[in-house]
Amino acid sequence: MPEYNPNAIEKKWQKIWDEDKTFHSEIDHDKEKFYGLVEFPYPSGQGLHVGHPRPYTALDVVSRKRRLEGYNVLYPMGWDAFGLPTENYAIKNKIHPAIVTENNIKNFKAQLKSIGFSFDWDREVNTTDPDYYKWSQWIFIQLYIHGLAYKNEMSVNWCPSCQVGLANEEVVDGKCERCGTEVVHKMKNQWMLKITEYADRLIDDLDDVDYEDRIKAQQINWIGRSKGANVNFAIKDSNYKLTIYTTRPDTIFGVSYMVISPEHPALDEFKEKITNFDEVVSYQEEARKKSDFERAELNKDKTGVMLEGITAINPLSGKEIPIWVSDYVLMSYGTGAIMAVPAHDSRDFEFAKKFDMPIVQVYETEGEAELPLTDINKGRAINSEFLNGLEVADAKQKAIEFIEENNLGEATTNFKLRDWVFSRQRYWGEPIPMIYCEEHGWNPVDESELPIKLPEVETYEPTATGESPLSEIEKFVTTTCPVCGGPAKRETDTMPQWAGSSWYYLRYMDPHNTEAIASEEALDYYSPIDWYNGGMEHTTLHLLYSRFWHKFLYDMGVVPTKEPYQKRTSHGMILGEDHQKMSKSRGNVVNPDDIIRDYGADTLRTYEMFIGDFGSTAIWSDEGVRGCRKYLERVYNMIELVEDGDDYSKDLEIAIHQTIKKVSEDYENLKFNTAIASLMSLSNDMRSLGKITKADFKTYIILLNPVAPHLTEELWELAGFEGKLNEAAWPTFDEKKLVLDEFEMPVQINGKMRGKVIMAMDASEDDAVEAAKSDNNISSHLENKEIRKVIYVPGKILNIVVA
Ligand code: ANZ
Repeated sequence: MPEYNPNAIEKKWQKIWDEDKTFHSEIDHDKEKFYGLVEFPYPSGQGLHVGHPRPYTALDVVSRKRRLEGYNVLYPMGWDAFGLPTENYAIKNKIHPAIVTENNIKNFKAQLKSIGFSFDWDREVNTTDPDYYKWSQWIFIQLYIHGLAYKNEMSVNWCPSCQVGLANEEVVDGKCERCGTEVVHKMKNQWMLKITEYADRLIDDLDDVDYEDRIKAQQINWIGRSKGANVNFAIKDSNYKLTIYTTRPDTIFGVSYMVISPEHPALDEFKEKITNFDEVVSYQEEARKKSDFERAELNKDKTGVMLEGITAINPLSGKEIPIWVSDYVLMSYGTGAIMAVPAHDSRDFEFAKKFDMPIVQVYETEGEAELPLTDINKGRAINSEFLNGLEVADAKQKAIEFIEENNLGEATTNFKLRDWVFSRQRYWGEPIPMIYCEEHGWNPVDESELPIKLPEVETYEPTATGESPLSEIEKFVTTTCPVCGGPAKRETDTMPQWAGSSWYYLRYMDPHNTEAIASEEALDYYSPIDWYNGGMEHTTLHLLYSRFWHKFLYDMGVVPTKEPYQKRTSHGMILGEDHQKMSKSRGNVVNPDDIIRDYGADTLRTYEMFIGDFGSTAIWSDEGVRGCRKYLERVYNMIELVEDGDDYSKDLEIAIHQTIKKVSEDYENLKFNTAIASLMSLSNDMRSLGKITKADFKTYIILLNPVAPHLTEELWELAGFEGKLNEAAWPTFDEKKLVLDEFEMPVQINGKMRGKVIMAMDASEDDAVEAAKSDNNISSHLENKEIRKVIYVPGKILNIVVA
């Protein structure tokens, strides 16, 4: 028997799979489909790192298992290839981003192939391919036609280093997600997508899908639906009503002042009346320098200016209260004005403490109250006139009823979610297919002109003005108006990185279609994605964006399901041996190519699945890699123990049935580590027995196949099993064989052990006594005696009392 040589075995089988198109899927109405999806990579210059194979192997295991279970499996792969790093690399090295992308893809693809994933490579997609982005542009036009894309002069998060506008989701702790530079605000005319119109459905429809709880919770939080009321406070001696948004209208008797945002229009309205307006103006200037993130920070020192010359009236209590300007109130949320309830809101409390405002408690507590009392969901209202004595829910309801009946405001819902800033002033993205004409404003290009291709350019540097590099290309910019045919200009902004990934899963269903995103037949057959695994970091970005686009396409009648993904799971990150995130600068990056070269792809796959709980962070360990390699060597050598015949131990039979059950369930529940542990334990049992029947070996190979496909294919061939492994049937277990069904029953006569007989676990008392009588040794003790009493414990013991 030659030694286990993974490099030779793996190349051999990868070639066979390629040539046979083993993992190619076509519509087959006689077969149930399974569509497994993993997030396609951004083909960066760094190549694959060991983080990539973790999710890819996981769904590869599930996909391979499903094939053996008879499903028609679609497991595709492609490239999310537009984006800044490629563009930046191209600028630095003076190579066209398209060429950089092509090279990176070549490298990534070779790496993925060397791991032996069962991707259907005939369905590969590339978001930078004009045949692909034609449809990204088409979807944009449909959004525009349906009023969901609009251009707006707005303050955007601007990264001064990347010179690009960022969506809220791309700003982390007030910094650019990519380069870490502090984000500033800049007014810009931007294309916006009305994701807010789908906010309710993006929350409510989560009830119909099977997502991990943490994923649902993050999406719900991010969308941030808050139910409350808009309440109008009159400004004394004027007709002006200051409308505030509150989630706690029941605390209105605890209001001791109001706060408006520095950008609030009331300031301009009352600039004559406000006697300290100079102070207000300089405060406004200070506020402009801060990001929303900084302003909203909880623990920061509160600042503000009290408006002199105007006051407001609490519409419920009739009390006159001061109005302040403070930057902790954001113009972008609710109405940009609040009623301050310092006793029960911590920001208001800090502010009131600092500026010595009255604090009025409106919910009671047991014993000594420590203010602010923000957890007021239990007590009863106090100091609140007609609300006194009510519990929170009732008090809220009564307050809102009162407010609405007396025309003081109305119940309303607010969302934290903002419309999606969809313009980027960069080169390497999909051109936004819009045309501007002085007379007819913005119009989409005629659909027959799609795709609007990126023009060839000399330089891709962002311009100093913050305009896209496309704006400097006359040939591209100059066009004619689709309405009047007169001179017009093309939009020069491009789409954000997230555009292509918002619908790529649809394209896999029918990737070469020139007439539509995908054919109706393909969409009907393959929708929805049965299982989508991806990173937690994409929960509030890609996952939300693509659900939004999908719902829009559903409303248009383009796709057949409300939701794109039936099931969503997430994996944990893999950290370096030093417990740090792998990065070039730390020098702790593990390259999968090296692991494959030194140990083989099956070892890499096995280790990635064995490394620990799939949903949690895991620490890389070379020692662990070697352990997996040793295990696979042992499996390889098991073939020498295979014998004809079917005499096996009862214990082993049980172990096999238990392992089938465990592995089948664990693979489905992403518990790969425990599945592999039980396969390791079964191989130990088999080896210590010293022989394995052909049938048991076959079962073993099939169970391990999804994790170590090359090795198991090779063993299948070496063992001479009929047919192909990838067409074999997934083993099933027998409930009855999960536990011993027979046992050695000790037989006692008058308290003395007289022998043992093999008995079925569930044998009756009569059968047990009969068995004892027919045993030669035992029966001699029963001869000529009268049985007085029988004590029988099934599965344990038989006790006979004779005289
Ligand atoms: C009175 C009150 C009393 C409030 C209380 C809270 C607790 P969520 O739940 O996040 O929607 N608020 C409203 N608009 C604001 C803005 N533009 N900037 C900063 N804060 C704003 O938060 C809603 C609450 O946040 C509102 O309810 C309001 O304070 C504040 F015991 O009103 B509340």
